[in-house]
Amino acid sequence: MKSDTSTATTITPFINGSRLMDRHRAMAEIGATANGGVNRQALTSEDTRGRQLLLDWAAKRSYAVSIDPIGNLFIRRPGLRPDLSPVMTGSHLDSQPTGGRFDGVFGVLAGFEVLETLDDHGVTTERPMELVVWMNEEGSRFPPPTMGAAVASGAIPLERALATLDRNGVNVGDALAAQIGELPRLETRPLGAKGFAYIEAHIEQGPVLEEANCAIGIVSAIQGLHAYQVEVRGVEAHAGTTPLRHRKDALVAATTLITRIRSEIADPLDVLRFTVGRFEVAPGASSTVPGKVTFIIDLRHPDPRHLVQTGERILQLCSGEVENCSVSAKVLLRSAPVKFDEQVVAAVREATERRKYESRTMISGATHDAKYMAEHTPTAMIFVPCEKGVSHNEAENARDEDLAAGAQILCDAMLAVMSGKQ
Ligand code: HGY
Ligand code: MN
Ligand code: MN
Repeated sequence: MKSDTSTATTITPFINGSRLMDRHRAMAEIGATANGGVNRQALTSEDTRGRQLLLDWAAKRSYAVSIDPIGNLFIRRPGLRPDLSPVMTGSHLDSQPTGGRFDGVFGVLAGFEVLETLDDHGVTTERPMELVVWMNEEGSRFPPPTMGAAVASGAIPLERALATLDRNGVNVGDALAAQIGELPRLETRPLGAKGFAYIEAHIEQGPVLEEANCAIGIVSAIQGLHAYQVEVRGVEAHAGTTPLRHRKDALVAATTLITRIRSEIADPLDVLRFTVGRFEVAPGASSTVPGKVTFIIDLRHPDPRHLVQTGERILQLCSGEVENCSVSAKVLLRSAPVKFDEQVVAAVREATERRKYESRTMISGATHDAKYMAEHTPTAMIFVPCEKGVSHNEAENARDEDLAAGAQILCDAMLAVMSGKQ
């Protein structure tokens, strides 16, 4: 990354930790669940209210806000040179159905805290600073995950994403139009999110940092992720009168298939991640033999070759016939492992050392929108620990001091890349 000879200040102001936590508490009330988590799935009214709250805060700072055709929001703090590409940060506000109060939210609010901190300290930068709120990072309502960032980078065609249906047959395009109708009028912008640099802060969602007693994770890469949608078709029949020899039971076939896949791809090193978290049985009546089962496979591995080979084997197994039922599969997402930009990673490491935080360099097991930014913009990530590594769970928790440390490193690292120190 060529250095930026901006006149950006070299002071690294302290972020306001209590304001950061106040904002987390306010955001956690939107879509709050009875067990202390959040359900703010993409393009639901809760997601809209969360975005509205952030836009209210942005309006008070008169930041420019724009939206792209897939619903990614861009909040821009001006620089002395508006023509220069921005230093960017971002994450997501949408959640899993039983999500936590920090997954994605921390990255958005830490990024917003950086913008506000620079305002409060009268810091001017040559380049604009831009915070992105990615649409549908979780993919829980509309699979696959990281949809907004993938479309913005061209990895998923816009039309295919807009046509994606949720369980009630609502498509992304209609849900997005409804959300835009609820939000204040926003400047529109074309697809594309290229910047001078992009740094995303996120909770680790795993146990490594807490077990190592480290406040900061310096993320050097993200493992790869493939998502496949598998359809098993049998024949609906009466549960009481249909003997086995006449049955084409889609549930039996699907469970046989999943068991077969798991044994075929078993990894004694426990590096490969194979998950079936979405599994739908139709017609879903207790006295009807299931005629159709649809499920999504989430497959992850840090080695690109191993990921592709395992994926190909799975697609072979998910074709033809199983237990007299027909099986087919389609690829929802193929996201290769990505290594982050060494200079931006060094900026995160430098900032961490300057602030004397204990840190650990690591690969992200979870996927993030940063994966798509890394394809066209020098990118890195900052992790902070979460309690027992628990995430995608209402019990997700993180300590105020760790969140403040992460936001501080984000501020320092963004200013460092801005001034081309790295
Ligand atoms: O699935 C993921 O890794 C992300 O948390 N959505
Ligand atoms: Mn996330
Ligand atoms: Mn998540």
